[in-house]
Amino acid sequence: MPSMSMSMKCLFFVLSLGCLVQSATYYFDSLGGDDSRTASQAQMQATPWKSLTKFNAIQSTLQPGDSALFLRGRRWQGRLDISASGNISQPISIGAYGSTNDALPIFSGAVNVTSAWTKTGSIYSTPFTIPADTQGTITDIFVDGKRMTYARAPNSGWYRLTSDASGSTIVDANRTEASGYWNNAVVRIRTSHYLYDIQTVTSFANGVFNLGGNLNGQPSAGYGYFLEGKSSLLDAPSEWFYDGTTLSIMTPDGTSPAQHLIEAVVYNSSLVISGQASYITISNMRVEKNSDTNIRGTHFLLREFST
Ligand SMILES: [Ca+2]
Repeated sequence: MPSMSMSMKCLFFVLSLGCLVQSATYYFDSLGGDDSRTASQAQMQATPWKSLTKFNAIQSTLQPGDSALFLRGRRWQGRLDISASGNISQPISIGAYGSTNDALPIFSGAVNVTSAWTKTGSIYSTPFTIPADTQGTITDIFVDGKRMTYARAPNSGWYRLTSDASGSTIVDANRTEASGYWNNAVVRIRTSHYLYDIQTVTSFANGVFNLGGNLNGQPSAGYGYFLEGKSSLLDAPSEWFYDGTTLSIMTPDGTSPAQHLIEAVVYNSSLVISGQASYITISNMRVEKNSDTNIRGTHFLLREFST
């Protein structure tokens, strides 16, 4: 067989080089993945990377036309940050791989609470530290996928104003608790047919609440409000409270949280596309359980995306 001419060899070299700089696809699997694998290994479905931490560490190296694909049927907790950019003809793609019979990969803003619980009366408590890269508080608790209620009074429905409100004062003559009892509680109040307001109680006495600021309307007698932000309001099944160090909960059926999947929503957004990033295509992902928007950013396309 004749050997390749020099020009053929050059052509072969150029084509090979073309292959080398072609776009790369990186695979992620939250169960079978391994972050210690090389970038070359992670370009094969059989040897994927594992975590969002790994994605966030490598994402700035993504080139126009590159893809990062997450295995269907899997779930990631935390935040996926993208600051890399594609271009108009070669966007960077974030999407899914695996059997289309499997559910879309899930990106959740909640973390599992797995620490040991102690029981006092009907209330279960556990130490809980907010992850460092989050919003800094818990905004929701889910038990077996069902959203619980942040401890409040009344336990359902509304208290009602007994006088028209004005400025930063509301009155409910039916609130007979001791002076100061509601100090520092948070009131959520309907202030018009289409508005609510959230205010902190600065002082309380004789049914009169003084609030930290003027209401965004002048609710009339009969308008509804409820109170939260005090640990003593945790007194009904499905309520929870967090004081910054300890998470407390009354499960719907009274059983220990250890017998259930407990999820704490701690992230604002599961998917954050930096303001500088552009030409990012997001497809085939499910994003859920965030306190703010599930996805934040500009200059990206959404395809077959659900929240
Ligand atoms: Ca309550």
